[in-house]
Amino acid sequence: MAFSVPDLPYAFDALEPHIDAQTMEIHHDKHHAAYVNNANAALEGTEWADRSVEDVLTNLAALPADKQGPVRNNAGGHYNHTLFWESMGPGKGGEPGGALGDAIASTFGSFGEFQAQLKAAGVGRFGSGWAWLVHNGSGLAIVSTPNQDNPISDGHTPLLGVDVWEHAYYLKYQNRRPDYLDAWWHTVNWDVVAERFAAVA
Ligand code: MN3
Repeated sequence: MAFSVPDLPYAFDALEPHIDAQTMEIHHDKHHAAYVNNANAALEGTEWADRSVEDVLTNLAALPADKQGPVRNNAGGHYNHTLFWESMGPGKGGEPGGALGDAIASTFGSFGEFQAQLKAAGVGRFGSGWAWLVHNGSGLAIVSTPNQDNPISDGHTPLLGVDVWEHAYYLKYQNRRPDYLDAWWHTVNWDVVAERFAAVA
């Protein structure tokens, strides 16, 4: 079963004014679709063509050598964007409560300090990539990955990720990546992040 682009769980304009509708439409319909098409083309005819994207990304070294680069970038792009769309929603934001809220406070000192550290990871990512809240097997951590690399390839479980490629923000924010990251917090669906945390914690 080849990969396919999942429908956005909300309208293109649902994250306005924080993320504009045109950015969402191009990002989902063009960028994400290209990752899916390229991943499927790379995997076609290999024994990996019917495996899950998680399976592929956690076994990159087992793929044929000439497939590893294209699959890392494009299956990674598919996985990352699917997680990204699911992690946002209209009327979201705020702060998580419950076990996730407690874990963030005990790991980072406060929710505000956590936000500052994740923002710093995104701002500090040179070029294109992602900033992540992950569970690393023992607890919460913030990491950053280049390009479309994903923490699952390093054995970590991504709980929340933010795309800091210019295509994620340039139409509205131009070079102001920090402003985009400040606005993005208003879209975070903490219910979904808490479910991911509960599954690994
Ligand atoms: Mn993107």
